[in-house]
Amino acid sequence: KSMTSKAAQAAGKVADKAEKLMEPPVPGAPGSEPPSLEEPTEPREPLPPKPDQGAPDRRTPTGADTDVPAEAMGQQGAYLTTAQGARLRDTDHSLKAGPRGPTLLQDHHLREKVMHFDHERIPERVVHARGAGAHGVFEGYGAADDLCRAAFLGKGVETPVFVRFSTVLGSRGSADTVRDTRGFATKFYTAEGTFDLVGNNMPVFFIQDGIKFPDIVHAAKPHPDREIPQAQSAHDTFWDFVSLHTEAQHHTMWNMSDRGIPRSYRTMEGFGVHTFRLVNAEGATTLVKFHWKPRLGVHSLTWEEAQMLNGIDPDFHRRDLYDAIEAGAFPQWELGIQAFPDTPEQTFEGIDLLDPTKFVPEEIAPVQPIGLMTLNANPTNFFAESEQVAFHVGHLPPGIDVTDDPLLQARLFSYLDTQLNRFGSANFGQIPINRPHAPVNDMLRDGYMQQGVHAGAAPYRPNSLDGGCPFHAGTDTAFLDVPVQVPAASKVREAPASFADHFSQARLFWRSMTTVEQEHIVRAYTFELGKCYEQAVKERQLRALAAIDADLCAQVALGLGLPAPAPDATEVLDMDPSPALSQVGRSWPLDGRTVGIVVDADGDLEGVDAARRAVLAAGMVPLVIAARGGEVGGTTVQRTFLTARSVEYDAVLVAGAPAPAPDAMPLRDAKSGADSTGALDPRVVLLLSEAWRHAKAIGAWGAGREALGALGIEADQPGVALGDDVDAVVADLFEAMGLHRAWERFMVEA
Ligand code: HDD
Repeated sequence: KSMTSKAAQAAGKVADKAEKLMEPPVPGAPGSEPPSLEEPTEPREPLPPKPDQGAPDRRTPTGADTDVPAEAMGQQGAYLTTAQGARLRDTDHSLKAGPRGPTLLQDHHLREKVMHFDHERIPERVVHARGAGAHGVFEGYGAADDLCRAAFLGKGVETPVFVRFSTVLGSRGSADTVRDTRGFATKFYTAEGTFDLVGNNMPVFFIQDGIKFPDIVHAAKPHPDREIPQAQSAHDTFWDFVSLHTEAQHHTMWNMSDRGIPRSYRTMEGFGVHTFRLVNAEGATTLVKFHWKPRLGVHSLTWEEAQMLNGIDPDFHRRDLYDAIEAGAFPQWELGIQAFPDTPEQTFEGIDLLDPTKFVPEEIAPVQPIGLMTLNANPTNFFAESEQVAFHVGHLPPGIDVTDDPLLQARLFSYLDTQLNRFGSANFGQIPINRPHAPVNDMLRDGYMQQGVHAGAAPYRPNSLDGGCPFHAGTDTAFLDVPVQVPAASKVREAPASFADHFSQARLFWRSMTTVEQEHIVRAYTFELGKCYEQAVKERQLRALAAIDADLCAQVALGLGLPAPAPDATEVLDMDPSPALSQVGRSWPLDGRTVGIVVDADGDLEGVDAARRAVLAAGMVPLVIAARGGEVGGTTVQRTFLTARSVEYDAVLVAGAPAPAPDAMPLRDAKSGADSTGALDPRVVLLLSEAWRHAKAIGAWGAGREALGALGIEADQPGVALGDDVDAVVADLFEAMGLHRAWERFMVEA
């Protein structure tokens, strides 16, 4: 009965609409003007929307500017429903012909549930598949006002951002701490349109022209026959390519340096890599390179830590970012620019600004801070946000434009194209994480998964039916392409002569490193080439190293057991080193770092409490480690000797001397088979020896001090904080941690 009355109601509504549409227009009402053949020159009232048309959905990731109820955005309420909102009684059993009978084809709930599951995955990114994102806010300093008209750079202007960090080579499920470049992509939801700064943690790139991108990626990805190795460059095809294609040598050197294994996303620099063009309110232009400077400083893992973490905690970077944000240790970066006059040559101090394998040392072009980014919220849903976020170097607000860097030019094509592959629809920009926060008034229509219910009759221009809207904006608010002079030239497939210098800056980088950082680079090359099977590949790469620096080449050759080739005739410039490239020698804030505290029931438990509070007060995370879970003298144990490995901690405090458990298996000496168990639990010995080897700060007092003494760790050694007073020990420990590593220990070891 009710069905019949509903149907009657609906029929009535349709009749009402039809009647309204047939009414003659009221004179003077919108849409009643006589038709004109002329293109409107100013906005007029558009035709009134049809009764069932709404405005395009403008929900944003932050919920701003929305008239859609929050409930519509996710799972809500107590009762399970189908995708269409019908409540369900049972989702645990399929509909069968009897409890033991076959499943019925008519089970529409089963079909919907399994169909949706079957389609849960979208193709992973062809590069940068493994990543993690976070929300935040960017605040402009106003320092770039003279150079750039983009409003979001204005003093005090706050702009929501979403950042995704990534590795390049690995699949979505690969480990975080592999040796690789890291992506650092930022989406600024500015009031004038979205700006995507799609950068890396290294300022240079492997190739000078985007047409080579498939080549470098094919070479670096796993071998096509075995799909081995995952997420790393330590294999023949990679070194085959970079040794033949020597413009990749500079970027490769950065990969082999400690920058290739960051301690955390929070301690990475970011670089826009290319030179961009800023435009000010008068239309004057400046060439710039963008930099992100982490407040916590640049800090890396050691290679052994990175390798251990790949097994012990493959989500190390993802977890670190998430935990820090949850704990309120919001990571921050200053956005900075290096500014260069926009001359026809587009060079600075002889460095070609259009060559993405070159960077400009900070010593000759200081980085000027222009704003601060704070990441302060984790995604609510990984897939919806971190996976579906879609960056594009062509997302530019008025005031920021591209240059003719041939790598950037190819990227302008690639990023849109790849999103079509990932999303299967040109409407990926309508997904909440990708929606601009600026009002959108495009004439793009329809397509797969259209979310907008567009009003109006005329998504074209010129039109008269929608009152002439949308109009072209004035030059004061619109994105204006900079009318750069293009030199009269022939169409050629060629690079400029300056692009031929492949080694000078690799040499500059090598010579800017401290001894210990150079040692790490040598080991990284030796490791990676040592994983190659092809002798010719190793030998050719040694020749490239010989062109960069004879000493570097000799050391790697020694490790490989190959003769060091003599440098060939390639002319390589000796540029001044750039000390700013080194991580060594500076002290940084400690927010969000982790301190492991080894406790023992017989140790100073009051001191442990004081140490824990000091660690927390310093904005860090104390993790109490004991033989077993539960409590030790009222202190909650967070890790046991079984679950703790040194790689999780930035420093270790020892507040006791835990003896081997009475029921522990005796340690046998490998050669003699004798019981070699010492006075200290062997798992604590392992923890401390690893912390020592990785040059981490180690502190102890009381019984803990004696335990360290037994291992040969003494007060006068670098990065060691020993004493009787827990407060003094903790203060010394923090000071050592600020330096990130006790660097001298590496050299002692070497
Ligand atoms: Fe790229 C993704 C950074 C050169 C083609 N790239 C991608 C991401 C970052 C970069 C951070 C991940 C974005 C995300 O988190 O979703 N790419 C760079 C940098 C480059 C660079 C700093 C050089 C300076 N890229 C580059 C070239 C091409 C591409 C030359 C192609 C010609 N990049 C892509 C892509 C990806 C991508 C295939 C894969 C997934 C995506 O775009 O959205 O289009």
